Amino acid sequence: MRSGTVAVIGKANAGKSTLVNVLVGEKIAIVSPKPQTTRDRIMGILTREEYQIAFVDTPGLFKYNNALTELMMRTTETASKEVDAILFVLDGHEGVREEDAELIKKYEALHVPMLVAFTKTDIMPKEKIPEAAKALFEWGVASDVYPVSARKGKNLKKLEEAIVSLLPEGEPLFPEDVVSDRSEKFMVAELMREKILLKYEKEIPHGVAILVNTFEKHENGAYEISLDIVCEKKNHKAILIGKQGSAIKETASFARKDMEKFLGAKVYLTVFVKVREDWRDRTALMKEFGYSEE
Ligand SMILES: Nc1nc2c(ncn2[C@@H]2O[C@H](COP(=O)(O)OP(=O)(O)OP(=O)(O)O)[C@@H](O)[C@H]2O)c(=O)[nH]1
Ligand SMILES: [Mg+2]
Repeated sequence: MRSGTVAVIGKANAGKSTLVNVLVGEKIAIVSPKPQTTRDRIMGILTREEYQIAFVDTPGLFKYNNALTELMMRTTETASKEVDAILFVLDGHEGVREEDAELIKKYEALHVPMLVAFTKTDIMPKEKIPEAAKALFEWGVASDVYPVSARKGKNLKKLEEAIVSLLPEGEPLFPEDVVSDRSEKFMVAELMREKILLKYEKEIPHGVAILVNTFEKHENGAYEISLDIVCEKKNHKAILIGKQGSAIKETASFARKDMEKFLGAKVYLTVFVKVREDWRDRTALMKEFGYSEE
C-alpha cells in the first residue's frame, strides 16, 4: 500500500481546488474565477484499494498586500515543507513564462518529489501543449509535466498514477470513508463565501469573512444555520445588502441551496451583514474569524 500527503501548490486561480475536487471526487474546496479563493489549507483524501493520497489544497501564490494574504502565503510555504510530494499546478491557457519555471524550480529545490500538472488544456490550442512543456524543460524544470483538464476530466488517471508512484509505502493515514479534514460547519461557511465571490465584484468578496454562530441539526433532520457576513467597509455592506436587501437575499438563497445539497437536508439560513473596519490587517479579528497560524 502506498500512502502520503501531497501539497497542491501554484499561483492564485491556477485551478488547484478544482483539480483536488475532481481527483477526490467530491467538493472539498470552493472554486471561483477570482484569485485568492482558497484561504486555508484543506485536505482532500482519495482512498483506493492500493493507495491513499491526502491532497493538501493551499492558498494560491499571490503578492500580499495585507496581513490576511501574508498569513495565507505562510500557510502555503509551511504546507510545501510538510508533505511527501508536491503537485505544482500551472494554468496552461495563461501561457508559460520563464518566471513560472523559476517558481517551479524554487519548489524543486525543497527536494520533495514533485510533478507539474499543466491544467485547463480544454481551453488552449492543442499544439501549444508540447511547446509549453518544452519551454519549461529548456528553462531548467526537471519535474515531469502532465497536461490535464480538470473540467473535462482529461488525463487525470495518468496524473493520479504518477502521484501515487511518488508516495512512500505505508498504511493509510485516514480511515477510508474520510474525504476531508474539515468540518461541515467550515464547509458551510466556505459555501457562503463562494457565492459571495461569484456574485460580487472587485475588493468586496476578498474583504469578506464568514462567522457561523448557529449550526444545529434538529430532530426532523433539518439544519438551522445562522451566520455573519463580515465585511471591511460601510459602503461594502450597502452593496452586499443591495436595494431593500435584494442582493443579499439572492446570494443567501443561492448559498442555502448548495448547503442543502452538501448536508443532504433542509437548511434554514439566517444571515447578518456586519462591518469590521479593515479586519484583514487586524490579527485579533482575523483570529476571531478563523485565520491564524495553527
Ligand atoms: N476551462 C477550465 N477551467 C478551469 C479548469 N480548472 C479550473 N478552472 C477554472 O479556473 C478558475 C479558478 O479555479 P480554482 O480551482 O478556484 O483555482 P485555485 O488555483 O484553487 O485558485 P486560488 O484558490 O484562488 O488559489 C475557476 O473559474 C475554475 O472553474 C479546467 O480544467 N478547465
Ligand atoms: Mg483554491
